[in-house]
Amino acid sequence: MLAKDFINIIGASFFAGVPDSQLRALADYVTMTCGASGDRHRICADEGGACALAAGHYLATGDVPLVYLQNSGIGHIINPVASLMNEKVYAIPCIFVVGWRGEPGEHDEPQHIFQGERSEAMLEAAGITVKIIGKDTTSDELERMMGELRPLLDRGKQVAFLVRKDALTNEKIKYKNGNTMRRETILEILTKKMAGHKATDDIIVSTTGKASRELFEIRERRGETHEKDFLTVGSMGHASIIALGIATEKKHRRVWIIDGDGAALMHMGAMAIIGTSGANNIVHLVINNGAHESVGGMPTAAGAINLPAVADACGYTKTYTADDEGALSSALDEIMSSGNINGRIFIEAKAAIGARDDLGRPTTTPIQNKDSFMKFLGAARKF
Ligand SMILES: Cc1ncc(C[n+]2csc(CCOP(=O)(O)OP(=O)(O)O)c2C)c(N)n1
Repeated sequence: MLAKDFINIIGASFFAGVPDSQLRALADYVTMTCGASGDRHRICADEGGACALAAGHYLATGDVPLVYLQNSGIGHIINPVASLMNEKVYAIPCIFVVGWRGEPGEHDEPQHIFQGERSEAMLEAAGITVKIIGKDTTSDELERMMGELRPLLDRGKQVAFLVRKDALTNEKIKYKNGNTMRRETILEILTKKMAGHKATDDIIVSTTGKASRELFEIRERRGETHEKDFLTVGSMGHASIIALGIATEKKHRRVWIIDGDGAALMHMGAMAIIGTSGANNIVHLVINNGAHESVGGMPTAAGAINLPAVADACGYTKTYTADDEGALSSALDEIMSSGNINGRIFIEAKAAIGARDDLGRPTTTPIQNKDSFMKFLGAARKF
């Protein structure tokens, strides 16, 4: 179904969400008609925030808002749904459109499997009435579903469409920015410098999406092992605070965080916790393409804010901004030649939007990644 027809039948006029590759058609259509960030559509930092924004819109207009998210974000909506929107509290109606990654029977990555199995049950447990749409769902069927859902919305309830792969279609927007460095080049420079500086104690915690996939492939290409890299394949936004948990216990190792700007924004509070942690062995590298590149390139707010200033204000000890390979190389040289233990450092590397078409996925499992990483750190696995 065309995203346009879907929206017209649903009848929503206000949109908030966090993008998902499976809902790309919806995000692109809404962006084409309302812009990516404005009064009618806002791409939010996290799905709970999108819910709260939608609630504010309802309070100001009485119109039923639409919130879109990947099912990975269901956890984020539970609190505002249960303690703000639910009819035992304020009875705020909302239509959720949820990309169904890891649908049982469909091949998907490990981080989507459990979430995919439980998505419908999780939404229902939060009091949300769920309808499923797929690529064969017709406009008439959707009209009928809305006929059932409208009375619920009128009573201040929440409803959700769980959206199967390829259910919605739209012309693709090609998102661009003015930056030149590729994310993969940034990762190549970093890992090459680590080898060149013999930073053999250093470890990496990398973020959700293509950054971790690229890091994995760089190691494969060079015939290097993966034991120093923890790939945060799910749990978007938490790589930095995972790194703090490790850095606190392994004070002799420098811990690199490879973050995305979307991920850093999603849990920006982590920067305050890292900045005030007293940890002396953290380098937080945010690859800022101002976009959710891994799911289609839809913009984040990070293209318009000063991340190093945020880091500085949060208590990081030194910040760098790198617009090109030269600036990145000299920042890395300076950090790596100043000994292992040099503070809480923040680097913003400005990157273009895009990735290789033939980018693969890790060929080892998350459990193998965890086991080899823990072994490298000398940590005993407790089960
Ligand atoms: C809670 C949650 N919401 C949404 C997603 C879907 N998702 C995976 S990667 C990604 C974009 C990440 O953007 P950014 O951190 O800027 O990195 P980039 O892809 O640009 O390298 C999104 C939205 C997710 N995995 N988890």
